[in-house]
Amino acid sequence: MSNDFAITKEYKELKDTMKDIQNLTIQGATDVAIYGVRAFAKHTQTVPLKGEELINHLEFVVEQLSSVRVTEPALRNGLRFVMTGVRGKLGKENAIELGESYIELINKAMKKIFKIGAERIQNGARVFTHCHSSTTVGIFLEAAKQGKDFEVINTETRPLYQGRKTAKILLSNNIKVTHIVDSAMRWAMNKFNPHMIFLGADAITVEGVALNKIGSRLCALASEEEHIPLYICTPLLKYDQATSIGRLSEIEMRAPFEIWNENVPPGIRILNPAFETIDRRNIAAYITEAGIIPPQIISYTFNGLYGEKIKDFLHFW
Ligand code: RUB
Repeated sequence: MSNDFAITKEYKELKDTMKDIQNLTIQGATDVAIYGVRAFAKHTQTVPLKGEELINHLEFVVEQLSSVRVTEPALRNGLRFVMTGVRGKLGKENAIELGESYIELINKAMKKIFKIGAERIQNGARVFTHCHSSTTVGIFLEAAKQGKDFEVINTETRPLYQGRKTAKILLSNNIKVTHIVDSAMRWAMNKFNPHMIFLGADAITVEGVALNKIGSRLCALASEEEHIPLYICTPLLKYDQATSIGRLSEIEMRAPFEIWNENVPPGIRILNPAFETIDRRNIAAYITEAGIIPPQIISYTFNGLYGEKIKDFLHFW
């Protein structure tokens, strides 16, 4: 039986979801995890395979889905969460329920983070952010709901302008926005003297290093120069467990045409890294579902909250 099992409608939907994740119609680590896990769970429950053939096929699909965007452990953790249930007593018959309970973990975590992060925003605050993170935007919306008067300085985020999405959502919720080009990050920090920086994360390593949109490390270095505390706002479900057994978090390289599409001079080399690391010495703290915590205790806190539920990553040992 071919691994590329393309008979059911759910499998076609899964393939469409992969395309949407690849081209950023589905954008940001949290949505990538939610949509990816949901599509995978639906496919798992409906695929007409059993036993070893089923498991081999699903592992093949897990690999495929995880490699669409390689810097997304929240998706991988969710796929492993479903696979743990499917391999165990629950079996494939409960895959959709398993997927939804992982999504429930994300949603519960997000609600807590919105509240905790909003507490940090005082009346009159200026907050700097980069790219589009549903977690940081959720914090801003919660602070606005609480009646806080504050403003956000945000970057456009080249080459795909995810910062415009952030700006539009904030503006439509009557939050003041100052929008700048990415390369004006340090200038804007110096000019507006923000009280804090809120960034999202795609991945967190065992050392407490965060990976986020390219430009985030520059942001962190500028924050050091300008003495502005930088917080990473993220569910702990983005912890990359494989880093605890020696693996390195991978950084996704995207297509050059996103940077330069027309009249490209022949022979030029264009590189388009999607993410970069933020050293833990530049992270004041993580704002998580377990509270505001230092980078050093991320893996310990993850293991306490989720270690029992998401441990199937060790199966490849
Ligand atoms: C988005 C990005 C976001 C994180 C966190 O990158 O770097 O900050 O994914 O987002 P891209 P969230 O646009 O390439 O997906 O808080 O929504 O999980």
